[in-house]
Amino acid sequence: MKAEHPRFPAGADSLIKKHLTPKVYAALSGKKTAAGFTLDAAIRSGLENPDSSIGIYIGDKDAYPLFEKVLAPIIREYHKLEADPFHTRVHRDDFSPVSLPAPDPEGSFILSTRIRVARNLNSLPFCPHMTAQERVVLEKKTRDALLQLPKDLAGRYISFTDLGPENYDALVAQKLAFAKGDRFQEAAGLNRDFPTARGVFLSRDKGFRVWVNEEDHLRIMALSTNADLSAVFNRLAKGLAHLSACLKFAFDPGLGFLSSCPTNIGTAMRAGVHIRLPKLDRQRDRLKEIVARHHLQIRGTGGEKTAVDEAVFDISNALRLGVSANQTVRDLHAGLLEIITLEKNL
Ligand code: DAR
Repeated sequence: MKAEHPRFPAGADSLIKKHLTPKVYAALSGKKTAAGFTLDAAIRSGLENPDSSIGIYIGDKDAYPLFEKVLAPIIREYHKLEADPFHTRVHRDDFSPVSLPAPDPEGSFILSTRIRVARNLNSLPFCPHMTAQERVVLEKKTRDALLQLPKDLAGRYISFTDLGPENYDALVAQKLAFAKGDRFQEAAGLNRDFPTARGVFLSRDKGFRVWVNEEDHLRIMALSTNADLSAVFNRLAKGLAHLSACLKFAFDPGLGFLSSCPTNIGTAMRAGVHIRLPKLDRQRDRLKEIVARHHLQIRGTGGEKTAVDEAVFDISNALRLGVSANQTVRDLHAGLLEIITLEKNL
């Protein structure tokens, strides 16, 4: 029986609504991956949340080629690509260490630096389409790899399953644990069985962390309460090199590292700072011009879809596909130098 083309909510302006034409839906709606992941499951978030920007989450690496007809235009538009990432080697690999001058040596503007990558194991469905048992398997494989980290990154893994609600809430309040997913992630199935097999790894100095079973299998991150971009990037590179030697990640030569949200493929890296800019806060057009020129993006103080509070901006890279991790951090550094110079001279 011909499946009815889904009715996206009035006012929805997502990329999935734009590119999932009746013809494309008819071609894809009867397909499912070997793990049983379907297009209807992928687009549920965009159907239930009219304010979605993308509106699709991928629950299985095999869904990328299977749903190419709708994913190719979404990926090319979001990642600003000319080339076809399904049939051209668009991804660029370079995580070599950097040695960049500190962008804010006096610490007058940058409040914190955080660089993260998303990674998913090649051997399991992705987080939107996992059973509780599969999440437990992922958690176990990850814990074993984390226990073998180099000494300077060694630390402890905290499983939310063992914590109990009070201790878990306390950890979230300290920003050491991630909270349950938002309504977009809920509709995508990312909160299924929460908090089973979710957890965080914290190095002794808390400068290297790994979230397990959040939006992706792993969110590997390095962070610091200062502006030492090079140290944070190099710490992440060291931890990631170890985990990449222990675990096989879902990867495609054209699309790069595969993630549950198509916005996070490629390097799957978000490198950013929280930076207080009281003068540019009153001249945001000038800030936006610099940000765009350095391929950066502005988010609110609380991250995605939040407001800027007290002139504290979250500024991070906008590109993840077609640019290497090393180039990404250089672009961020160059943009921060220009922003801080302008803020000082205004
Ligand atoms: N709310 C979803 C998220 C898109 C990108 N952010 C991620 N993956 N955390 C949307 O489609 O707007």
